[in-house]
Amino acid sequence: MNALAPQPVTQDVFRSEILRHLTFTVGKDAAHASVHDWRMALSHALRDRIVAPWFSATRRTWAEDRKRVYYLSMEFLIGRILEDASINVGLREIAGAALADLGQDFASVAGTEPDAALGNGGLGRLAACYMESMATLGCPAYGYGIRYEHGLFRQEFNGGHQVEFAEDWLSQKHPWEFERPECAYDIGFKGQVEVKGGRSVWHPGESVRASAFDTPVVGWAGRWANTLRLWAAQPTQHFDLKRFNRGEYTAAAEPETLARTISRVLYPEDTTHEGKELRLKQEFFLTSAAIQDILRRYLDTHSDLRALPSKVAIQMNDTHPALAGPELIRLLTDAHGLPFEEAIEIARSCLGYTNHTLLPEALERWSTWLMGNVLPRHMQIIERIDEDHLASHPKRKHYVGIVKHHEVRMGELAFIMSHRVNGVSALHSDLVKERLFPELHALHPDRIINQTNGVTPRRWLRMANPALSSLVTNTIGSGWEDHLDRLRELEPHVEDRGFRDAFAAAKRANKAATSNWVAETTGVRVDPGALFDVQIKRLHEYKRQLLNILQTISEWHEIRENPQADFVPRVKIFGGKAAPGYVVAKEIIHLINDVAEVINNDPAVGDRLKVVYPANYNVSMAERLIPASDLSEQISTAGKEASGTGNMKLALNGALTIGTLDGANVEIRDHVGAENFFLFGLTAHEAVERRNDPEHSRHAIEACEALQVVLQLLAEGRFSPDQTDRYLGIVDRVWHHDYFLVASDFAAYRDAQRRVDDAYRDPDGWARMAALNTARMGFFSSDRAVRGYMKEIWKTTSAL
Ligand code: HBZ
Repeated sequence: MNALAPQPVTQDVFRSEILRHLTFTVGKDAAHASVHDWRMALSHALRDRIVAPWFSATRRTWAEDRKRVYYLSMEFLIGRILEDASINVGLREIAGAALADLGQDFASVAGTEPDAALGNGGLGRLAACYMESMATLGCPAYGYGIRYEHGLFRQEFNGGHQVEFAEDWLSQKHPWEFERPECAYDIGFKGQVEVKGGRSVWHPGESVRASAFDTPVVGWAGRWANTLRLWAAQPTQHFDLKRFNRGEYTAAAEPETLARTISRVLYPEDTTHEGKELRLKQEFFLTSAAIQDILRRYLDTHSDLRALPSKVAIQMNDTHPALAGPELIRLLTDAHGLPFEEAIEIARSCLGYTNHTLLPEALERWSTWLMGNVLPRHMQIIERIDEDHLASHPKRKHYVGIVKHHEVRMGELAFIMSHRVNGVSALHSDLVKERLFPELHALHPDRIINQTNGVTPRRWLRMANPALSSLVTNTIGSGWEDHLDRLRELEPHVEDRGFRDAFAAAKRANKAATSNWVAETTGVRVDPGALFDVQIKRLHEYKRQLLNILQTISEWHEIRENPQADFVPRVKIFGGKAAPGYVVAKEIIHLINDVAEVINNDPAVGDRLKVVYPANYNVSMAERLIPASDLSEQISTAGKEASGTGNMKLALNGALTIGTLDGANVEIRDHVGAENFFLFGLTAHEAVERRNDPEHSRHAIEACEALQVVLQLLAEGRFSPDQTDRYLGIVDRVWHHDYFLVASDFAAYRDAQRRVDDAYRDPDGWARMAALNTARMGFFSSDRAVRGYMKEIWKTTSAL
C-alpha cells in the first residue's frame, strides 16, 4: 500500500486529525481555540487529504512523461478554498460532523476565510474555473501567477461614494500554500546587451528574485490535483549590514523595498491600459519566472529543445504574459544556442493566446522607449520577430506589424507568436476576426478559433446552491457534477407540478436567507416574495448599470403616478467595484446609492420597489447572491462584452436572463430557448450603424417620454437634494456623448422589463422557465471549455 495514502476517513478519524493540527500545527488547546484557530486546524487536516492525489498526479505525469499545460495569468480570482476543497475531496459532510463533535459550526468556521482576491473580474475568475476543471479532467497542468500581497481593494461606501481600502489577505497565514524557497529564479531588468562570439548577452542593470509558492488545486472526487504556482518577488542583494551599522537604516532596506514592490499589489484596472513601468515589470516578472521554470523542468528529463512543443503547451491569458514569446526565444537562442528561425517556430508551436476584449482602451501598448529601456534584449527580439513575419508575407496589402508609431502592440505580438488565438464566445471570436485582427486573420485564416467560456459547476452549483443541488441529485441522481450535460435529464421532470414546486421552493429558501443577509449588511428589509433582479459585475459604462438604474427610476415614477396599479414587487440588487481612477463609473455608483436612498425611504412605494447595493462584491458575495436571483441582468452594449461568465452562473442557478445579443448571451439563449430569455436591444452590427447618426441619442430621447421624465428628474436633483446639480454630467452624457447607446436601447429595455413582470405574475410558468434554464445550461461547464482547449489548442489528453 502507498505509504502516503492516509487511512480512510471516518468522522472519528477526521476529528482526531483536526485536533492533532490544532495541537501541533496551531499550538492551541481546544478549550482556548478561536474560530480562526479552528479554521487553521481544519484547513490543514483537509490539505493533508489533498496531498495524496497531488503527489500521485505529479508522479504519474513524470513517469508517463506527459505533456503539461502551463496557464500563464496575471490574475487568479480563487475566492475561498476551504469549502470548495472539502466538497471536491468528498469530505464536506464528514468535516461538518467532526467539527460539530468539537462544538464548532462548519459554515461559521469556513465563513472566516478571507477571499483570495488575486484578480479583478471575469478574466481572473475564468483562470480559477479552468484550474479546477483541468484538475477534474486529469489534464496535467500548472497555473503560473503572482502572489500579490494585496489583492483587489476592499470597497466601502461613504455618503454613497466608493472608497477603496487595501486588501490584506496575507495578514493571516494562508494555510493552503507550500513555500518553495529552493525554487527561485533571477529576473533581470534594464542594463545592456553585448554581442559576444555571435551570441547576444544581456547584462541586466537590476534584478529581483522570483520565489515560488505552491497551492494544490484538487478536482472533483479527488481524482487528480495540479499546482498553482505563484511567484513572490524578493531582493537578490543581501541586506546591507554595513549601511545598517552606519545608522543608515532606511537605505539598508532599500533593495528589499524595491524588489518587494513588484509583487506588492494587483493593478485594479480591468478595462484600461495604463502604460506604467511597474506593470510592465510585473508582467515580465511572471512571464520570465514561468518560462525559466518550464525550461528547467523540461531539461530535467529531456535534452532536445526542438521537441519542446511535444511536452509543453503555454496558454497566455490575454496579452499580459505576451512577453512569453520573446523570453522563450531569448533563452532558446542566447542561452541554448539555437538559431533564431528555429527558436521562433518552437516558441510558436508551444504558445496559445486567449483574447478577452475588443475595447481599444484595454489593448496593451508599450512605448518602444519604455520597452527598450526596461527590456533591451526583448525589444531587439520583438523587432526581429516583426521583420521575420513581414518578410514571410511579401504579398500582404497592409502593414501588419507589432511595432507601430513607436509603440509595441502586445495583441499583434501575441497573435504572431501563437499557433492558435481564441476568442471566448462565438460572437466575440467572429468580431476578433472582423474588427480586431482583420489583416492578420487574412494572412493566417486558420489561427483564430473560438472557445466559449465556461464555469465550474462544483463551486457555482454544488457548493453555492445546496438547496438546488439536492433537488437535482434527488431527481436525476449524482454524477451531474462532472457531466453537466446530464442536467438535460431534468427536462421531463419539469412537466411535473411537484418538481416545479420543489424548484420554486429551493429558490424561495435561498431568497429568504439572502433577505436576512441583505438586512444585516445594508439595513434594508426586502420581501423574499419579490422578484430579485440582480446585476453583479465590475462597474463599466459598456456594462450599462446606468441603463438599469434609469429604468429603476422610471419604475419608481410610475408607482408614484399610479399608486393603485398592480405592480410586481421587485428588489433591484447591484454589486460591483469601479476602478479607482474611473470617474464616470464612480459617479454611476453614487447615483445608484442615491436612488436607493430615495426609493427605499419613500412611503408611497413600500415593498413594491427596493434598491440594494451591498458593498465589496467579491467571489463570496457572488456565491451568496446567485442562488437567490430570479432575473439576471446581462445588458451590455452589443459587441462590447467578450463573453460574460456571470451570465452562465446565474442561468445555471435558475435565473432568467434579460439581455442583449452580446457575448455568450447569444449562445445561452440558443441553449435555453428564446421563449425562456428576455431579449432586447440593438445587435452588434446595428449598434455600429446607429452611431453613424450623430444625433442618435436625441432621436431616441425624443421618441421615449419615459426616458425624458427620468432625465428630467435627474436634472432637477430629485436624487441629490443636497446638491441638485450632481447628476447634470450624467444627463449631459446621455444626451450628447452616449457612445454606449443607453438612450437608444432604453425603450426596448423597458418593454422587456414589462414582459418580465407579466411572466412573474404566473409563478408556475416562471418556475417552468427557470427550471428549463437550469436543465439546459450543461454546455456552459468549464469542463467542456477545457476539453476544447485540450483538443484544439494544447493537443493533450487526460491522464485519468
Ligand atoms: O473576461 C473579461 C471580459 O470582459 C468578459 O466578457 C469575459 O467573460 C471574461 C473572461 O473571458 N475581461 C476581463 O475580466 N478583463 C480583465 O479583468 C482585465 C484585467 C486587467 C487588464 C485588462 C483586463 O489589464
